Amino acid sequence: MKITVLKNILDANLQTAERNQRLLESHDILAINIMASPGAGKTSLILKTIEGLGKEVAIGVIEGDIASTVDADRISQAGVPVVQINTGGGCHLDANMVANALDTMDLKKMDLLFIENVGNLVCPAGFKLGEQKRVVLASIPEGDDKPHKYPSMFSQTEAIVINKTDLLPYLEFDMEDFKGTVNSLNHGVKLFEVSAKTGGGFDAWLSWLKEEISLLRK
Ligand SMILES: Nc1nc2c(ncn2[C@@H]2O[C@H](COP(=O)(O)OP(=O)(O)O)[C@@H](O)[C@H]2O)c(=O)[nH]1
Ligand SMILES: [Mg+2]
Ligand SMILES: [Zn+2]
Repeated sequence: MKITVLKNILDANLQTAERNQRLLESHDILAINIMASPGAGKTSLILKTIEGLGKEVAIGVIEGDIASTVDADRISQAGVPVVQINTGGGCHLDANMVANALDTMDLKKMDLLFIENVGNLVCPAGFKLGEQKRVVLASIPEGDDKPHKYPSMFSQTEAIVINKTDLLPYLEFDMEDFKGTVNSLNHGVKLFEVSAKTGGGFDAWLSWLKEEISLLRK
């Protein structure tokens, strides 16, 4: 019985996610669901991307957190429209929360929407939000073994961004091992090595975003 209930919840979520996706596509908006553990650098990645792309691409942000507007305040200071979702204890975003946020946003003036999920490497993977792309962020201090421990997160994503590469000289992180593991889980997944602190590696990441935005318009 319990399994049936869970399936219904996921089915309902999928239907709402498909509605969100159609709405976003009708406005030619590239929506990216960013998932990672707390502190991996999701907000920092978004802020550095705004710095690099904000003049040529209209960016919007949905921030998902259990509580507070700390992240939305940081995005707002960068002059970008942002909606904060507080899940009130919930450990992931779902499609309905995103639908409510989209209702309040001016989609006509947007090319790229970042949805920062709640920091968590487990259940966000199970809830589609209506995004075109999923991006999982991993960071050097978390260690190179995370894809072994959280395989569904790393196997259901279009791109993996490895952040905090500026810390590589100080920590043990076997990049080749990490890449081998994610490739065995998710063959051909896009990989970006960046530092949201120094901006290192951002050229490839920004080019990919621009390419995906133009593909969507074709
Ligand atoms: N050294 C270093 N620190 C970073 C980098 N990116 C983020 N941080 C720091 O990591 C902490 C968490 O970053 P934040 O963007 O809030 O992570 P989030 O919880 O995933 O949104 C902050 O103290 C950031 O300054 C990076 O590339 N290098
Ligand atoms: Mg954040
Ligand atoms: Zn959850």
